[in-house]
Amino acid sequence: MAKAFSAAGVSRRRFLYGCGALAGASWLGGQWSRSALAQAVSQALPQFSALRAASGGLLSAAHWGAFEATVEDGRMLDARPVGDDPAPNELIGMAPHQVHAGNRVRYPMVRKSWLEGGPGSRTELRGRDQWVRVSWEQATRLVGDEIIRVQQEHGPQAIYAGSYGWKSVGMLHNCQALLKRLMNLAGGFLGYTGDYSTGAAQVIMPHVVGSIEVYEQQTTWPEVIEHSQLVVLWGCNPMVTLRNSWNVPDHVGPGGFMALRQKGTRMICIDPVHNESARELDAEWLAPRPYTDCALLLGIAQTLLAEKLYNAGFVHDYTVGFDRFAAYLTGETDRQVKDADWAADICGLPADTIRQLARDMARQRTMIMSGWGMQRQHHGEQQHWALVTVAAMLGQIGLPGGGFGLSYHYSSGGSPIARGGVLAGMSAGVAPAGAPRPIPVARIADCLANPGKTIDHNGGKVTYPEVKMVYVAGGNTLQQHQDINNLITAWRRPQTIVVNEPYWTATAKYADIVLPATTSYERNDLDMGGDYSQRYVFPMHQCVPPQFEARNDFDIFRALAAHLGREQAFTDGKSEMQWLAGMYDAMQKQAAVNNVALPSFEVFWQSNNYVCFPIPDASRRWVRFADYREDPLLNPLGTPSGKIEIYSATVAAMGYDDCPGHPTWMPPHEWYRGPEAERFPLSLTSGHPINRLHSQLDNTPLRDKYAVADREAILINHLDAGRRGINSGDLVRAWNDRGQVLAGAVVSGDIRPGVVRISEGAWYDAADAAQPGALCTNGSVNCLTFDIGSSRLAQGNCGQMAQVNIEKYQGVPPANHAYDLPASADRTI
Ligand SMILES: Nc1nc2c(c(=O)[nH]1)N[C@H]1C(S)=C(S)[C@@H](COP(=O)(O)OP(=O)(O)OC[C@H]3O[C@@H](n4cnc5c(=O)[nH]c(N)nc54)[C@H](O)[C@@H]3O)O[C@H]1N2
Ligand SMILES: Nc1nc2c(c(=O)[nH]1)N[C@H]1C(S)=C(S)[C@@H](COP(=O)(O)OP(=O)(O)OC[C@H]3O[C@@H](n4cnc5c(=O)[nH]c(N)nc54)[C@H](O)[C@@H]3O)O[C@H]1N2
Ligand SMILES: [Mo]
Repeated sequence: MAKAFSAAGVSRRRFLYGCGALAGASWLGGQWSRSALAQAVSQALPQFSALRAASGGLLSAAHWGAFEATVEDGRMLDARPVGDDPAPNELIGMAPHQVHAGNRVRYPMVRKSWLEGGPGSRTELRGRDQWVRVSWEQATRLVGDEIIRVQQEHGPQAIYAGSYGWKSVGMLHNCQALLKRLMNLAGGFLGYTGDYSTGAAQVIMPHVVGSIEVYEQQTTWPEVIEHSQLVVLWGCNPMVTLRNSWNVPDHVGPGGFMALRQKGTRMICIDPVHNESARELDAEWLAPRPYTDCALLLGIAQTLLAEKLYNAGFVHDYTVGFDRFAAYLTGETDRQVKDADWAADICGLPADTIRQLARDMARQRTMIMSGWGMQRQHHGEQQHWALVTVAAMLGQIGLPGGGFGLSYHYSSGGSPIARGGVLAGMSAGVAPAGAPRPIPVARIADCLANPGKTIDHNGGKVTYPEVKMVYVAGGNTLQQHQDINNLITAWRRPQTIVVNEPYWTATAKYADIVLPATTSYERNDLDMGGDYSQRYVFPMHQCVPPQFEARNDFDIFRALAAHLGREQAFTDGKSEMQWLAGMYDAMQKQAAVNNVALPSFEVFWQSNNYVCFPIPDASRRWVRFADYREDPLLNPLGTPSGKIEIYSATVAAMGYDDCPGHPTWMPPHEWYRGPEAERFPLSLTSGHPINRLHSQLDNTPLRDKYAVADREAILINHLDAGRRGINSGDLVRAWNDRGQVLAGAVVSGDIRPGVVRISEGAWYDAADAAQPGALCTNGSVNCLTFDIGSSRLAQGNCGQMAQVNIEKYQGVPPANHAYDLPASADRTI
């Protein structure tokens, strides 16, 4: 039996090695055992209590939770959620599989044609060229020289280093901030605005309520549990999406939802899918056609107006532009009344159901909790604008348990805010003067393919530069972006693509230079727990040494900075542990101002424990918009009128036909009534996956839980499956004019007829990479989606929308190589 790798020993050794200059407290004599130390500290400092039953593991953390790891002989064997995680999940246990995954990038690799012919050589071979192993020294020189060349020959706008994605947690080893820090020192780069999550909502909401709203704190859970009588989960699947957070999750949200269930609060789920949350929470299910929520909301609004159920006083005092909207509802402006019958015809719910929903919402304290999938659509801005408008008509905004919340499903919005200190992350540095204007994030393929093209964006214009170099760290472009086949064509335009990655993802396989990055379990870091609550500070202890030749992104970029003569500016002359100590110290000072005493960094780090800040009573009971409701003059919203803008003169003045001045139903680019529906009758949704984070963890054994016939699952209604002779477990080909995927059938009544669901994030794998539009052997849904902006306003992505057809797959299915190393990389082992 191998000797257990002493966790305390490891962290202590590293600590002494890393922070020799920061000599610790004198009573850290060395004879203290870790648990005795934790106990002594917690007696002296109550906010640093030994919360866990110390099971002897090393404490670290991930997007899916904080955990203790068992490590033996340099192998990570096990990861267990920390003892007081209120809703631990199975993703946590996958950490060892992430470290020891078979498809790690082991060495720096360069695409053969690029290495031999230089930048821009045979870019059509990306994804199927040979790979050549190089030394770190050579890799650093190749990438460093290329940055210098492109800067000198073309300027900073020719380097796209936006690098969008969910990377790993950790305030220091934030590969995206580090990439930007390097590029700012190198002369600047082309970045992005917005994100894939809330691309449409975060641009329209400031015009409507004066803040981006999607990431704001929500009315806290104790208020919701006590006061809400009806909770409407609108396109919202919180029991799935709350598994992960941007920082380390506090997992407070699932408990809030379970409390509603236990109390017997009525919950209605409005979703084409009888989603996991509806089932777990025992919610009533209303299944509209996808992409039609705006029409459904207008039908509700018209009912409230016609039946005089709306709160005229609230509308008068707290909103502007209702009259113009009302004229649209009644048909005064376009001779079409938007009543429940009209809405029923579009969204497919019975008119009586729509009317009853309006009445129920008006007569009870109602909280509308909305997810974001429905704004990842063409005209996605309208959904949330219409939803806020309905909530305004109900007049409960700013009341305990009433109104709307756009973030209960995400990172535990509504988790009360703690009082303590906040860790500041690694800074991207300062952009040099004249830095290029960023592009909307989801326009990247359009930008690569069409240099010089000008597009509208939120009242302004953006002209795409000609991108010569793309640098990706911490994102998976070939899974996140819509219309992968179109992207692959655009991806041939840049001369050089560099990717830092722990794994051979599709994005790595389609690059020119791949630099092996460590996972977060191979380095020391710190992060906050609770995106909204900011309640915890977790140490992330290095569990195992870097695998193969993997390096921390910090070290990769440090070496590149050195090549550019900017190492000192990049590191500020500090080591990993010195950076962490500095971050901790600044946080500790803030906590002291808030009367929370914390141990020194040395004690914190060595005791292998975490900080849990107190939650003041006042923050447990907090109601969003209560101050606005109390005094709209003293506490105006950030809109031009200071009020909720049901009609926005600002948006109207932009003159966009695809985003007029008030919530408006406009048929989307593709839907069940569009001309394309004849050949592609099924409407696709692509919800976020239960057992992974996008593409992350898809290369772990958890995949066995959801993969069907070794492919991503496709959820199909009985009727649609029956008509096509498809049974559960069958291989199915789903296709449209943009692409085709193989998926494994799950036939069920939990989805509306005419709709299919494939979760986003399955790794892309072309059956024949030489063939444009080749079948994806693994079911990557973005082969099927289209790549246009949500509207000229937001230019958000339309990932949750496409018409497709399906058939039972005939013949011998192609092998699935999504999780394999490229053959030529394999040979270098
Ligand atoms: N059709 C459709 N498409 C969608 C969506 C949808 O609903 N439907 N959702 C969209 C949304 S909301 C999002 S946020 C995006 C998500 O898209 P991404 O954020 O691109 O997805 P991830 O799979 O999280 O990719 C993160 C990558 O970073 C790598 N990584 C992790 N840690 C590190 C590190 O420390 N260093 C380096 N160098 N790399 C690291 C991982 O291995 C992984 O390949 O997808 C979008 N795409
Ligand atoms: N387990 C897990 N958790 C995650 C993530 C993950 O990948 N896995 N990703 C994280 C990220 S980056 C984000 S942005 C959030 C995403 O959070 P969301 O965007 O809210 O999640 P989605 O699953 O895309 O969509 C939520 C629900 O909307 C439904 N829906 C889709 N189209 C429509 C429609 O037209 N109308 C209606 N009414 N409903 C519709 C879907 O069926 C789904 O049940 O989740 C975060 N949490
Ligand atoms: Mo997201």
